[in-house]
Amino acid sequence: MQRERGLHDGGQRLRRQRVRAPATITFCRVQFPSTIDNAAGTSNTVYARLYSAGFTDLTGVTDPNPLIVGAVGYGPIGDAPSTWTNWTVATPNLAYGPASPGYAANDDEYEATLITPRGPRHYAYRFSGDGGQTWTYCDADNQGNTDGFDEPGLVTPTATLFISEYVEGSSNNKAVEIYNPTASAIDLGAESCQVLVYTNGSSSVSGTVTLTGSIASGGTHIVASSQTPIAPAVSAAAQQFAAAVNFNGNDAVALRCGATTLDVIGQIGNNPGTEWGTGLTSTADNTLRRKCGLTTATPTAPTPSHPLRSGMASRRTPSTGSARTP
Ligand SMILES: [Ca+2]
Ligand SMILES: [Ca+2]
Ligand SMILES: [Ca+2]
Ligand SMILES: [Ca+2]
Repeated sequence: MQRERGLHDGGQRLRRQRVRAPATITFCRVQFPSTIDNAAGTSNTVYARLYSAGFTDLTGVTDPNPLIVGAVGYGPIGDAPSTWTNWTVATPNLAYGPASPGYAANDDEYEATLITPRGPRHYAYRFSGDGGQTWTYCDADNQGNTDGFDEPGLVTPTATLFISEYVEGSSNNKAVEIYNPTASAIDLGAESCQVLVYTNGSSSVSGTVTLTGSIASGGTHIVASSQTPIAPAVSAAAQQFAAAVNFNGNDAVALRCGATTLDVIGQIGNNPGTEWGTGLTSTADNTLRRKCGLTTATPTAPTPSHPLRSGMASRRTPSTGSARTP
């Protein structure tokens, strides 16, 4: 035992001698790409370069060191990256070398995966020279961090969840259908997705449906009223029921995931009286279904003269959805 303790102490002394000063991140930037436009849920490899004297300039290729830690992350447009909460650790790109585009012999390169989020976000890298205790934030212009964090990357989903059908029928025949146009399944709970109802022109949320389950690629999720009576055709189609699905034509209905509003039927903060639109494409006593071929929604609030989502059309189903059957 005596001898073991002696060896142990010697090891500690050796380790103390090996401790190095932290690396100083003099330069870092997002190398490629500086913009991303593809479907929500897509995996993207994002590369970054950095320079740290005595660390990245040891050899002409990437020199991994446990003190240097990198990550790609994203956050709300315009927010400081130090407040972002979504970061994915990067790995040294061991393929970096003289054949790499824009090769700089003293720099090292890292790579990480960024999953295209449900709404537009700024993205960037961060590097630590002290094993992850403190960070330098790296934007996507040529100067990177050296002229300030002024040009983060921009990721814009080209396809994301949207409301594909809105049912406001007689009695409690009310439902919202959400469609997943992306190439992968979306976990509604993990993405914090909600249907929000803004009653009678209210600007604040009147009713919240916390969505559960997941939607397969190309699949739908229907949330219907939990009140009775409700037509069997409506309840049989639904995966979820909620008392908050109680809109009656003059109530805005929004789909939100996390902090991002993805789609809106009607206008939040505006009471049209009875309904938005007229006749078979109004929001009262009709079933409205997204026109075929549409794969995206625009979350911008519609104008009073065009209160429905462009591309919503009447679906002439009798009894359950439409009291005004043609
Ligand atoms: Ca190097
Ligand atoms: Ca910059
Ligand atoms: Ca109402
Ligand atoms: Ca009705």
